[in-house]
Parts: sequence; structure tokens; C-alpha cells
Amino acid sequence: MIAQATNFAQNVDNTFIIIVGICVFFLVLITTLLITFAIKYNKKRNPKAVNIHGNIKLEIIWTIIPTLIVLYIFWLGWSDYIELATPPKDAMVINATASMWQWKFTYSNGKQADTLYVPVNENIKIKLNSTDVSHSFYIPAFRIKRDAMPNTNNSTWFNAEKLGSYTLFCAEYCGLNHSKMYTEVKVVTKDKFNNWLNSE
Ligand SMILES: [Cu+2]
Repeated sequence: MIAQATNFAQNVDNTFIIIVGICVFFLVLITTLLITFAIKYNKKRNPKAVNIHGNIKLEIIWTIIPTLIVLYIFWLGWSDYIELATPPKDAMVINATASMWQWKFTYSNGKQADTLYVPVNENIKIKLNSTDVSHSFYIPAFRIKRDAMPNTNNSTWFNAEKLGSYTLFCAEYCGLNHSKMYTEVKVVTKDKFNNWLNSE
């Protein structure tokens, strides 16, 4: 599993594992029933076909249970999505500008960088825009991905909980050097961040 470096990572991973678990359970159940019935009801054992005229109880059960499971999966995704889509009001704002084929980050004091420096344990809101085509701001270790498009005010947010360097990719094919459009997020202590921010 990729490093979990934000408040979102555990929830996103749990949702993923639960959905994969449900899928594996039904894969095994359906495959087992398929093979069992193919053997049990083959032509040799049952030379004469018998008509079956439905079973209301069974119909109700296999309508209600899958509906509840699908609603549960929706609720898992929705509750995480709401959190991911709502930056806290007190978040520090950093502007990210995507262009073919690089990222540029602008801080509130006007400082610019091509590496994203952020302080640890702080809510950070990233305002996304693009000077040309569609790009996508993607940090796997943070479990966030959001499109950066021209004339569109997209944003995303995170709270990095672990110091370190993580890769930031462009996740939208944006032309010839798309695969080279990556940089780093450096999560540093608050002191280090302030020193960096106020240095030349
Ligand atoms: Cu791009």
C-alpha cells in the first residue's frame, strides 16, 4: 500500500478495502453456486426438464439485500467525498498553476516555487488553475486528485500528517511531455516552512 500521509488516507483505503471485500465475497458465492448447480442439475441427473414458476420470497430477498449493500457503498463514498470536497474555512491557501508541462505554486506573500512546500498538521487549500489545457493535480500518498482546468475555479485540500517528500503527478494526459509533469510535495515542520516562505 502507498504511504498514508493525510487525514483522508485511512478512510479512502477503508472504503476501497470494504468494496473489494464485498466484490470478492459475491465472486466466490456466485461462482460456487454456478458450479454446484451445473453439477447438481445436469442432464444426466435430471433427464426431464421441470418448469419453476417463480418464488416471491426469494425475489424480495435478492432485491432488498443488494439494494442495501449498494446504498451502504454509496454512503461510504459520499461521506468521504463531502469531507474531501469541503475545505475548512481556516485553511492556508496556495495557488497551483498547471501548464504544459510543469506545476507552479504561488503563496500568499507572492513567493513562487515549482516544489510544493507545506507545513505538517495544517489545513491546506490548493486553488487549481491551468494556463492551457486540462491537467490534474494528483498526490497518491494524500489520496487526492482534482482537475486543473483553464477558466475553472477548482480546489482541493488536505492536512498532511507525516513529514516527508511525496510525488505529485499530473494525472490527465496533457500532451507530449505529460509523463514528465511531476514534482514533489515536501511536508516540513512549521518553523522550517516559515523560514523557507520568508527566505529569498
Ligand atoms: Cu498535465
